[in-house]
Amino acid sequence: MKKTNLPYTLVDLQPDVSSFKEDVIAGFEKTHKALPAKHFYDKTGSSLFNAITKLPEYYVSRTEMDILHDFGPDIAEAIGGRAHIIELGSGSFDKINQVLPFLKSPASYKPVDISISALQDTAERVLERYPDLEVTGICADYTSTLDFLHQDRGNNKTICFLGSTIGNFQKEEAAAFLQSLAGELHDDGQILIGVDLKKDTAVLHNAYNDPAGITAAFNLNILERMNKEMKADIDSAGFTHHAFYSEENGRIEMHLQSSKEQLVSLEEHTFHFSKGETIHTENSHKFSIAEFIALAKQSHLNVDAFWTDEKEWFGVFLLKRP
Ligand code: SAH
Ligand code: AVI
Repeated sequence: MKKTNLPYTLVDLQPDVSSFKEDVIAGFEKTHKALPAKHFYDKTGSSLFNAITKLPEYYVSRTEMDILHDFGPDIAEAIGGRAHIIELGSGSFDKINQVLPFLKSPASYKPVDISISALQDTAERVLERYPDLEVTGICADYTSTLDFLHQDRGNNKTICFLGSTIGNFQKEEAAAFLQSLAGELHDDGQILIGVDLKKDTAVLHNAYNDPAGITAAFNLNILERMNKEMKADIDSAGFTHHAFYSEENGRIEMHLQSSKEQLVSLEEHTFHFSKGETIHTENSHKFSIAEFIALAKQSHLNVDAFWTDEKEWFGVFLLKRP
């Protein structure tokens, strides 16, 4: 569906509420209860994520923005002129606003996000700043469809996937996803991707356990979303935020831990939680540079260039087809 009373085209492929409900029921039926992290991002979830990006402990966004700024001219040179930018999981305007000012006459910008509020805000702000840019907002789940990536050859198709959102995929799914992006590239196309790198465990731990409790609120909001959008009676005070770094899996795991034995009803289902049982809500994988280069290779992509900060906490990689 296209809505035309906006200063830009909005393609609305937003999954309907039934897919959220199905995922929640299926996730709660698992032996180890789990939810897909994409469901964090309703309007409240998107604004809580924006608040996370400004936390002193959450070095991720700040470090990537610094790299995009400091190496902006090099990145723009590597991307080339008249690029058609498609940004997956665009989130707020702040990130792409570190890329667009450096690019040579970008031809179009397509933000893609499952969160309609974040998408509309970004599309509007990009247009305010770049009134001549052709902007098409796509509200979609990129794990369900990539049809919006189909474009003709010779278009300098540039897929931006920033923020280390690739880390939220399971390792095998990350390779399959990158491979499907690679399949949409032509010889002149490329992927600009942000990747959070391995580092001291304490730094990682603190980034997901901020003392202000914003990450906890982001995690717990998924329960509030269930209460709003499903027939659910969850007392979010009965759950606590639990985030830790798993050395074995090279990832931060976020869970919601039941602080007591309790029953939760969702639609016509009732689920039992024992005290201490968790709902696994997110994985955030961290890579070494070599691990990410190997992942790109496994996905039939070459690393054409990459840029990091001085501490090598974060990497921005430019991937091309071999
Ligand atoms: N790229 C931004 C935002 C990162 S947060 C930044 O670097 O700051 C992750 C973003 O991806 C959110 O805006 C969320 O709504 C979106 N997202 C997560 N899973 C998605 C999916 N499956 N399909 C589309 N968008 C998704
Ligand atoms: C979007 N994504 C890369 C963030 C991350 O770090 O995994 C989401 C997030 N979860 C907790 N804090 C931020």
